[in-house]
Amino acid sequence: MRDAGRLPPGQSLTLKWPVLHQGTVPEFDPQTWDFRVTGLVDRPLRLTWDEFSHLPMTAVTADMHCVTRWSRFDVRWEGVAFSEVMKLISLQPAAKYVMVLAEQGYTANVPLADLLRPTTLFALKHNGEPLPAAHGYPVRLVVPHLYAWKSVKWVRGLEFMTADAPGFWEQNGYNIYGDPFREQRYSV
Ligand SMILES: Nc1nc2c(c(=O)[nH]1)N[C@H]1C(S)=C(S)[C@@H](COP(=O)(O)O)O[C@H]1N2
Ligand SMILES: [Mo]
Repeated sequence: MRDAGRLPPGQSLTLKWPVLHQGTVPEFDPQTWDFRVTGLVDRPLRLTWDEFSHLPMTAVTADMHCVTRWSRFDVRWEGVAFSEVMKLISLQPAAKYVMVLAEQGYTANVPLADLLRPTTLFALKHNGEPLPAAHGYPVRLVVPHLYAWKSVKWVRGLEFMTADAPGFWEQNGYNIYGDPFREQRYSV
């Protein structure tokens, strides 16, 4: 019954793993890489690669849906649960939305409530192997219940905000929220 509705409307299943992004694949330097949390937090947070990569790990198996109409089933991710990063910060009550920040200025906005779902993680591994460079190495966000443009590759930080604001694709015509099951592909 659940499987019958598993492929969102307008999507086709692929067994391959397409690579899709703006710009080029960034270099990773563990000496200079950092993860920054700014905005509505009592104190901004900065984690080095050594610190980030030693946070407790979890695994999530989830489907992936790209707005360009391909879906992949049963992708196994391993990494740091979003809630693990939340433990390291003191959030101000007005924080309701998040801008996810990546290399080369890529951004995506996600409501905090969506990031707090137990399926949201910062993935370091895919099917047991380190993420391939083109898929976000060393770390990408995974928000499986939204279209994959919200699953930010080469993630470098979070900015907590009071109000929603459009990220990169949202400024370029994509839907502000992006629920694949409601086919929220583009803004109206
Ligand atoms: N930093 C960054 N992350 C990104 C993108 C991007 O352009 N830059 N593209 C998004 C889009 S549109 C999709 S469909 C997925 C694709 O992930 P994949 O290349 O691992 O399949 O990455 C998302 N994350
Ligand atoms: Mo996409």
